[in-house]
Amino acid sequence: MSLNGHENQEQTVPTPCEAEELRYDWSVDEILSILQSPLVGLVHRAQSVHRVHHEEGTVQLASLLSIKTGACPEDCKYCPQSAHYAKKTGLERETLLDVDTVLERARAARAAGATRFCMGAAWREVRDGPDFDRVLEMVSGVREMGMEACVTLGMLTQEQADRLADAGLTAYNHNIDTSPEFYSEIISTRTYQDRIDTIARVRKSKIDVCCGGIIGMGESERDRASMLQVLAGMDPHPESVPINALVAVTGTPLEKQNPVEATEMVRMIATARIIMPKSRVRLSAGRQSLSREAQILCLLAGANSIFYGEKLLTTPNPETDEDIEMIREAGLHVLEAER
Ligand code: SAM
Ligand code: DTB
Ligand code: SF4
Repeated sequence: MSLNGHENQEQTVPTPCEAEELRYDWSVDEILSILQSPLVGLVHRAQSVHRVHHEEGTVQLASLLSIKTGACPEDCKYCPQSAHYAKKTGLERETLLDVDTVLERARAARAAGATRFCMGAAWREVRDGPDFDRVLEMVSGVREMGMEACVTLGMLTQEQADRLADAGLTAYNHNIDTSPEFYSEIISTRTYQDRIDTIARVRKSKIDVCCGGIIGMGESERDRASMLQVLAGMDPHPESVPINALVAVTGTPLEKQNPVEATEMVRMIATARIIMPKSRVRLSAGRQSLSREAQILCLLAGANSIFYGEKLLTTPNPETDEDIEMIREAGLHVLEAER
């Protein structure tokens, strides 16, 4: 073990072949050795891969809105929206928002500079009926505004995925959250395979896949590598990969988790960038506990998107003007809508 607690001092610069080729067969050990490699070399390697595959210096702003909040039957230990912890979190449940309210919010997000509008519902799965029809209307409304539309609604059947595709949905967010090995510590009401099956349906319906996970839930570094292996084993890789740091919400079973170190977030992002070179890596939940400098380091390590707007789904996110200032300060620029 080295002084910084991380082994594997080699492998810091990408070979020309690595910078250009996509791989789907990374082993957990290979990924772990990247994740644990010396930080400066890791960031350099990620940045080198990033520059080969992405337009230099752009950051996509994605706005989030909870269109149906709380009372979710699942027991995800990190989640303030689970009905299982509602007595302790005190989160008020809300019914599905109406289409006009949502489109108004999308318009405001677009005016503030966002190019993607993500709508989240605290559902275990989609049920056919008036609520789903309403979500389809929201999707087509957002698309008509010229924004990318993403939804996260829980599990889907193939027919539901196809209907979302027909409504023009750009991407579906469905996170694997953690490693297959650690999953049962976090969620008991559905299996890892349920997640994988929904993601496969989304892929089959030709909607882009947005799939990532959370760190800071008590998992090991090997779990983190194993989660990344599942993501990088998807062929094609998910078009976007959100990396969330746990927001430890009072009243949830994970309320006492220590915040993740900024460098842990940088390591996850850099590793995701290296093994999924073309994906959009999103620096997602947890930015409130990262300094501006730590966030800039994440952008340097290959993150090219953030959630933008004062609220995530139910918890706070940095102010929009602070984010614009951070992007400017880093010498980056906001990705503009395609015309
Ligand atoms: N119910 C749907 C589902 O689980 O797919 C959609 C909404 S759910 C809130 C979307 C994702 O948000 C989760 O999969 C998880 O990765 C992330 N998330 C939820 N609560 C979080 C928290 N406290 N900290 C970090 N990420 C969180
Ligand atoms: C994702 O990976 N992170 C977002 C989005 N996809 C839906 C959600 C973060 C939620 C954080 C806790 C909250 O605000 O409720
Ligand atoms: Fe429900 Fe999604 Fe929260 Fe799990 S993460 S409790 S499925 S809203």
